[in-house]
Amino acid sequence: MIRTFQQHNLRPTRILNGLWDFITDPDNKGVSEGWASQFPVGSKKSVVPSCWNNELGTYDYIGAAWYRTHFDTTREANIRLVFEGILHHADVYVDGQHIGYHFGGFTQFAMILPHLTKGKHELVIRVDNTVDWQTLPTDIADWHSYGGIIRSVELQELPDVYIDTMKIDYQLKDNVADVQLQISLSSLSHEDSSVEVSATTEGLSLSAAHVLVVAGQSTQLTLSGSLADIQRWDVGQPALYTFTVTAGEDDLIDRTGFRTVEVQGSDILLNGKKLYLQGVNRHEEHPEWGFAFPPKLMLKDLDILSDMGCNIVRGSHYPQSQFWIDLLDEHGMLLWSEIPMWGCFMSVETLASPIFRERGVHMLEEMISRDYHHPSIIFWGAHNEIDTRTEEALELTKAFVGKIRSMDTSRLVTYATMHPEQDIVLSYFDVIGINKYYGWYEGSVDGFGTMLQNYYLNAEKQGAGGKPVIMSEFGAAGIFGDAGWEPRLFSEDYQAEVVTRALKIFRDDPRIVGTLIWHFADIRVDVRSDRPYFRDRARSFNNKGLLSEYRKPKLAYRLVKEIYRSER
Ligand code: ADA
Repeated sequence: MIRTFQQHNLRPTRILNGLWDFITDPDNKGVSEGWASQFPVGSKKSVVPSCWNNELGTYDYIGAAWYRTHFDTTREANIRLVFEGILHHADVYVDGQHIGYHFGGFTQFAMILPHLTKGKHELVIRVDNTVDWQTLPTDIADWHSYGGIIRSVELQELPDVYIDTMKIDYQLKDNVADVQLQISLSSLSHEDSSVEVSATTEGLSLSAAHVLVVAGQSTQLTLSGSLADIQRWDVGQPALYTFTVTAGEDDLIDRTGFRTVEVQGSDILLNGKKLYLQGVNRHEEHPEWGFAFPPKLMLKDLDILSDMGCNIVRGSHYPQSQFWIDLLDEHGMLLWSEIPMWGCFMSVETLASPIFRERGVHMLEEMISRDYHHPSIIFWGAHNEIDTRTEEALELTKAFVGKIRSMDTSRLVTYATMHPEQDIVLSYFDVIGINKYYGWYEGSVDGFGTMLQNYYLNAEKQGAGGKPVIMSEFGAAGIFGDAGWEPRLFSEDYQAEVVTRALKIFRDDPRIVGTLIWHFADIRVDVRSDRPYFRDRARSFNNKGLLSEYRKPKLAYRLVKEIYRSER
């Protein structure tokens, strides 16, 4: 299950999730020994999707592992395999042949097998969760080093001429939407074909076109039309429009919502109205499922966010499951979406690495093209906690922000800085996110006041004075169940005190347009003996959750709920 709705009525699709053969390859001999065609005897079973780090014996395994399943085709067919998320390196083999490689654990990719013969086929995937100083994330990340096929695998049968992509753009004038659909068709045929293309949505048929698709090539076309009396998508008012494109024997269905997002002075406007953002950072993680987060729990997390009075969630620190983003669309909850930039705060070498930059730009491209239509996404986050005092960070910012703006001008671009007082990249962004942990890593909560004054001075100096500011991370650790009379470090009381005092400071500052508490729920972190980082994480968890890892509310949750539900 990838989406909350069907994306195809005509194109046959099936999910390949289930029990797959599985074996780890710690000595990296699978390639030379030909495991792609001769899967080793003695393999175990693993459920796809899942993370191997939630299973006995592979709790902290980092390295290669091989997965195998089979699928049948009842006739010669063009097969498209869609992988929603594999952590982090994936080599895909079908019937022993290498058909492609993908890097990046949180973005979807697809591979096409034209004219695959009728019969039984073997799908083998070599998965490797090894990360280093040039990967996103790097090998220093404040979460567990999960590996595996973490999201669904889908098989689609394509006709010879198929719809490759569909991009919905619109301009709004009052309650009229001028819509353009850019459609890309591709041919797997040996002959030229003429296909009829049409599109519909609630209350509108976009004019049909006859298109010639040259054998083996792709062609683009745009269909446009105007939709009157539209309902706007808004926080808590999730009006959605479903677009169905049909081209010959193929179809593609996607959804969007109509809304405007802009910055005016120090404010963010949604549909022309001032927004005050109240939310949390959330990892898509659970101690039993890791990053293979199940849909049932997504619904529950969403209920909890609504109960707390949130109108936004930050998808920290990577593109989240499409099912989750669909749910946010359906519930009118906003999302900050970003790529997995973690661990670059100490090393500018990583920021300057061409491979790292290329990987980041590619991930931004994959994230934006996958999620372009979601009305819930209000911000694209370019990076998190890099050393934004340096020229290396400036150059990387230019590349990342340039990529984002070249693909999408309908959303705001932001990031999270840990150096607000000396940051030199402020002017590249629409909205500035500040991560600071007064009351935890540095000094007392009162430090926020001085830090903010210094930030405002720096912003003036950088020509970025007056930009909207979001407190994108702040918080303290509190171990679930540890309560007492005195606010000791790691107690629920201490955490609640830091978070509530910080919220008071931010809500009283008219230049701050929102708060994202670190974080929603506790997460597992990686404290293996060869890793010097995060040894201060009690229980091997990042305990700054307002909820425990099993979603039980701590004191801070109840107090934040009161604050988020009260007038500012
Ligand atoms: C950073 C980081 C988070 C988390 C947090 C913490 O701000 O962005 O991912 O690690 O610190 O708990 O220290």
